[in-house]
Amino acid sequence: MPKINATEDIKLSPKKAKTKLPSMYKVIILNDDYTPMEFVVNTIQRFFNKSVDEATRIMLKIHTEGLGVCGIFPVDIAETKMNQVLNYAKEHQHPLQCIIERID
Ligand code: TYC
Repeated sequence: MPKINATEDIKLSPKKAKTKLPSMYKVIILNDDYTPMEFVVNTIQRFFNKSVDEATRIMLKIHTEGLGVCGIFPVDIAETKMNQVLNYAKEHQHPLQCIIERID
C-alpha cells in the first residue's frame, strides 16, 4: 500500500553554512549648479559623521568630478542616509541629489 504522507520519503540534505556577506552600497552625492558649497559640506558632516576637512574634500571632489562617495553601508542604512540627504535638501529648497549604487 502506497504511503499517504510522501514527505516521509524526502531525504534532507545537510544545510550548508551561509557564509555570504551582505551586499554593500555606496551612497553618492551628485553635483548641481545651485546648491551652495557650504550646504553640501554641512550635509556630509551631518549625515556621514565627517570632519569639516573631510566633508570639504568630498564636496570639492563632487564639484569638480560630478559625483562623490560619502560612505559605504548595507542596503537599509544606505537607503536611510540617501533619504535623509534628499529630505534635508528639499526642506532647504536645494536641488541636491543623492543615489545609492551596489558594489559588485
Ligand atoms: N556646484 C555647486 C556650486 O558651484 C556646489 C556643489 C557641490 C553642489 C557639490 C552640489 O553635491 C554638490 N555652488
